[in-house]
Amino acid sequence: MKREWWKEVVVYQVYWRSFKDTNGDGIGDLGGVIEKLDYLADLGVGVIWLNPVYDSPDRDNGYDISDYYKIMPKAGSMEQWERLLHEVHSRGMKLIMDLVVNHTSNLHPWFLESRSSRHNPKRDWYIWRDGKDGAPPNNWRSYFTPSAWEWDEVTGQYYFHSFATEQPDLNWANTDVRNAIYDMMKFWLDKGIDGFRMDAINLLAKPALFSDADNPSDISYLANNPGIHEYLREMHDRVLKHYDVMTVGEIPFVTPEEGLKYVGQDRGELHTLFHFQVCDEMPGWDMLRFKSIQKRWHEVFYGRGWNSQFLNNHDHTRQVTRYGDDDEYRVESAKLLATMIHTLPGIPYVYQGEEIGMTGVHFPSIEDYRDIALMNRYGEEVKKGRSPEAVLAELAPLARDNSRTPMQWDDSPNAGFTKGEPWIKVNPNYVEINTKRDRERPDSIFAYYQKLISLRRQNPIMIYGDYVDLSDGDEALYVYTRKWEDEVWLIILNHAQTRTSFHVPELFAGQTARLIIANYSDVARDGLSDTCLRPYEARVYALC
Ligand code: ISL
Ligand code: CA
Repeated sequence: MKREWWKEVVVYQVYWRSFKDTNGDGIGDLGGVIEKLDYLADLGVGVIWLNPVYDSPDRDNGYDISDYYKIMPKAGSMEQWERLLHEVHSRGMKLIMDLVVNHTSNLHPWFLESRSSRHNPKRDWYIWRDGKDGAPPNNWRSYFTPSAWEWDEVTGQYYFHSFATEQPDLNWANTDVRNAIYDMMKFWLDKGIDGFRMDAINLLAKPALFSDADNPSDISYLANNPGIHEYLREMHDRVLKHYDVMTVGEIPFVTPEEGLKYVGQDRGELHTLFHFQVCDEMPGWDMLRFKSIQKRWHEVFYGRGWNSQFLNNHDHTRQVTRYGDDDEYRVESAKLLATMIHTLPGIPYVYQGEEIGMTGVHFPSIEDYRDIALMNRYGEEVKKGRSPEAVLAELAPLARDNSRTPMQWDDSPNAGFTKGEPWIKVNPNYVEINTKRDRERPDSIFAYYQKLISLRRQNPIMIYGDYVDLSDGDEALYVYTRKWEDEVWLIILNHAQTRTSFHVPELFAGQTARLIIANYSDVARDGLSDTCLRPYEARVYALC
């Protein structure tokens, strides 16, 4: 298997608006990211993924871009961004930027021109259609609204949007659009960035005919339409292959077989992807489902394409709350989930705050929420006559704002995130859960992440090793091996709040075992025998 730098990294996601505010306006900023780079270097991560910082009216937290060549004033300036890149590089880290090119803001000058008249040269840069009998062209939903079409009074047609009304989709069938995007990508690559995280990238192609869907609520029709691979191959040939950078595509609604078409090493498209089978199919922990997802992706990908591992991000509720235990066993379960993500095949992603076991929120009132996806959905459901309290209770657990509360640095007011009024409320548990406290303790979640990340630097088995699940059908225990050259690692995870007995697989009986890492401190360094694992206990052994 070919060694590549991007296969060997751990990526840390910085959701900058909630990371660190330096000018007191309550919004995190580039100055804050720069200030905390030593913290990230100390954690040991190799790559930083920065959520969109381009100029934007900010209806969808920067995913609605109005100028790809300018930094959003809330975030800072281009000079500051350049300083950030320099400071990242000088610490031996890399920076990847969000690339949002399925859509722009409705205030982008391209769209303003496009909507100004049917004859404008940019009319075809977006997707305009006549209505059907006084209704939208088809019955599709968007991610955030009941219809993917918005009526535009000025020219008497509908435009298409996969997300919010304020995010019209670009028409990738138009060569000028593609050229404009490739030029923009080169602008950032020439500044020296190390890659892109590509937003909703498998949505770029649209069907020739927008026929009605049988089940409009299954919005998978938005993705993987014919032509997508031609666009990505062209993007690779025209732009990406000329730079030594990493690309990770956000690719919802794919099976492993379809996923491989995006990242297969012989395909000339992308390096790696985020698939959403875990997040979309597992509202809560589901061991059997998780194992089957891992197995299927590994079978299809091993030796052929590269995967990613993550359980949360800025769109998905924090992992200890959703997939572990954010109460009595918060620390143990945070470490268990980390052990799993860092020992499964694929690039591990750490979402800011995960490294100290930050938890999700449940705000008392809709007024406390900020996310457009939640606000729209709430409005839609309440309009049907449902009780607002019931709607909020239903939507809150997976609301995107769960993971967007400010980073908890210390126990000072607002968790040390801002001296002003934070744009979204701080989780009140910051007094106990914060980086200052974690960093004072040798057995903290932070210290555990440091160790996992540094182990990865020294052990190619964690990156290139084959994966075999030895615990098929077990709902509590997850036991698997990684195997590379003549090394074998055994990973043992008790994903339960109760004690669970573990028997050494016959295959390994009598073998010498050396403990690599464990989340309980009293485990013997040498030797492995049948035992009773404690709640959320995690151990990794090297066998020989
Ligand atoms: O998270 C997902 C599945 O559970 C994805 O389907 C995701 O919601 C979707 O791919 C789009 O997310 C991305 O683009 C949006 C933006 O609001 C999100 O924050 C971003 O991650 C529109 O740009
Ligand atoms: Ca600020």
